[in-house]
Amino acid sequence: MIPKSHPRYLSLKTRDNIVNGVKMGITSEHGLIAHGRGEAFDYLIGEKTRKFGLEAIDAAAFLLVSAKNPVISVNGNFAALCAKDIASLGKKIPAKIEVNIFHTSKKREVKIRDFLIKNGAKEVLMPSTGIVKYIDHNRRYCNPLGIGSADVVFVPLEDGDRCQALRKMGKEVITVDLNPLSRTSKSASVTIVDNVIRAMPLLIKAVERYRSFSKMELNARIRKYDNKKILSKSLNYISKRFS
Ligand code: PTJ
Repeated sequence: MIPKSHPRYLSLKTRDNIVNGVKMGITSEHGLIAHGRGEAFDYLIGEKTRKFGLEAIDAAAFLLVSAKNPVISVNGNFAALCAKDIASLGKKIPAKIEVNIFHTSKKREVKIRDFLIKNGAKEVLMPSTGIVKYIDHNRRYCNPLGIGSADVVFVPLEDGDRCQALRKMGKEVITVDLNPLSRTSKSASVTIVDNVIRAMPLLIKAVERYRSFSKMELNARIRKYDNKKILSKSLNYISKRFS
């Protein structure tokens, strides 16, 4: 048990959640390594949501609330860290929730679905006969009613290939990735450079704030957003912090 008074309480508690995810059969062992990489980048931004993160969160909310068929794609890390927030975001947008994992395991897909339902999700789609073109691995399979026909896909902690493939298919992709240099960060329409555990509650609030905006207003705001600028702002921030 980690005492709340510990200066690194949140970081250690989050590690516990990922380790428990592995123990429950939700998160893959590789997920532990991915988490460590995330921690290193979080350290570089001072473990706080920065202005470039907030700007991207707003843009993500504009895209999600104006989408025709928005889908939240969930892998083993995202589920272990944010199950309740995923259910809540799905209801607020409203958006479909779909399980889609990189390291193939039918058993893990079912456990992720059940965990999301236990944490408040009404319905969770599973990969089936839909195909994400341009990729060969397990992530190729998706649900035709979910990612298959989505216009906007929210895919935090992504592995790279699929983000590019979804973009090539003409979909808008929103990601959360602490590494602004990753292929996913560079190819997404909107990259939230922040820890997903901090970004999710802020995204839920942003969706609540912008839900009532007109399509015209939302489109105007989307047009103004420049993801490349956001990525350079994050890199500038990191280099200034350490110079
Ligand atoms: O459950 P599966 O099989 O789909 O596997 C999920 C992982 C995450 C293991 C898989 O997608 C993977 O290997 O991802 P990568 O290529 O390691 O990329 C994950 C990215 O997420 C890296 O750039 C990390 O820096 C970043 N990341 C890790 N933890 C967090 C994070 N970004 C935001 N918040 C985090 N908590």
